[in-house]
Amino acid sequence: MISRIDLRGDALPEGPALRDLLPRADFDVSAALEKVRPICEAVHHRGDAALIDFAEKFDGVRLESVRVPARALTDALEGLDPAVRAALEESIRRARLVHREQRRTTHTTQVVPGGSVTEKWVPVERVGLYAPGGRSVYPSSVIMNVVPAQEAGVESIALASPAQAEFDGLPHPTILAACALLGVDEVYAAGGATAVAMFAHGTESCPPANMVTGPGNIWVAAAKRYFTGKIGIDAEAGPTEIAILADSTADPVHVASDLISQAEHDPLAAAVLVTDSVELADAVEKELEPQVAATRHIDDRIVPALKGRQSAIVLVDGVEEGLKVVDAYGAEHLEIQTADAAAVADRVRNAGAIFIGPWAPVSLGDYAAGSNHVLPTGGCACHSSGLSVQSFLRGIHIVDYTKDALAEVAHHVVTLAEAEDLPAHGAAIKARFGWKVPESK
Ligand code: HSO
Ligand code: ZN
Repeated sequence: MISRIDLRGDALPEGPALRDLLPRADFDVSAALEKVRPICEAVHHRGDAALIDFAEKFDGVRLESVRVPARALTDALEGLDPAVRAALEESIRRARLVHREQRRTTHTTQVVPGGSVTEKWVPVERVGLYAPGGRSVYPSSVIMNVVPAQEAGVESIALASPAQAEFDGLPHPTILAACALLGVDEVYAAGGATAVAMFAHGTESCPPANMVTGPGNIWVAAAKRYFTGKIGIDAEAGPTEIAILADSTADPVHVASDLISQAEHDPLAAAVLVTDSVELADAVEKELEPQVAATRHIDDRIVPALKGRQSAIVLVDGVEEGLKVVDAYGAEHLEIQTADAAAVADRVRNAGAIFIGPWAPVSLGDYAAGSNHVLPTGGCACHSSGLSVQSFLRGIHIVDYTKDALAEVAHHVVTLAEAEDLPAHGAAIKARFGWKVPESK
């Protein structure tokens, strides 16, 4: 069901060499780029008409308009199962608690008397959020995108999700209901690359956005890459990953169920167990069979995900080596199921989110821990963070110097300008002091 990589014995290689030994899915965004280009161009040139044609082609439904009427949102909320509504509301409440604390305050540094730099945090004006349809209709992802944007103070938030033929061309009702719960009323029926292009260029019915965030398949990732520079993006999200660093104290039933929980997303999802205990590895492997058999999405997602080259049990000599492996891997989600898990977790440098001990499974974080589930994949955790309030803010430096404060540092500015062969830079200082460099004090 899952392959093994045995890294015991010899000393582990460092950095990229270690990374090369570890499993990872093929997720070739550049190859997809050429395919999304004509789609992006069509939306640019033909606007709503192109969106309507693409919905017919890809989603099998002819839309009258891409903008979802307000009535559809209230209807979806009224039709929502009360238990699902209560769970979504609790998820929103917890996410708000955590994300509210991420707000940044304006800060002024008095560099010298009369000279200050203020860092002012300004939210992005308009954001387009994407919520996938098809295999992954996740109202939880609507929450994870909308809450940080709202807590950051983004004024204009629009959401796009694919048209669904079985719902008369509207996005899935639970997506609409989540929007209604969150107070997002600008919603479009547009899917994949077409939705990203709609937000990037704007169409007759959708004003352009400054930034697009949200999960999606390779086409969404490729469209985000296509428009990078024109718009801001969160990340090019790849298939979900779970890594578990476990020792002999871990419960194989928990470990197996958590590996399966993320394998359930996608045939390309990655489930990686890193352990120094062969007994645990054997027990987890044994446990996978009945647990997989007892769930849904077996042949289409879970089995191909576990059997795929992106998943494995990695055997290491000890927790110390395990830490090196999980750092080299940089998992989207990392569970630590070892003795003294909090202390081990404290030493991890690369992970999108870390889940400590037996009572903090990734599923909790997916829905209701309060943490964000939009996290860096594909090893990007070594340079990026998950979605947060910060993702929707820009820090603007405001420089305020008096004449005396400028005079005090003028000679340094002129010296550096000359060292860089940029005399006009220096002249901009001298012009203010009768074309002379003020005496240094
Ligand atoms: N584990 C996914 C998010 C998700 N799980 C949505 C359930 N629904 C990527 O972090
Ligand atoms: Zn999940």
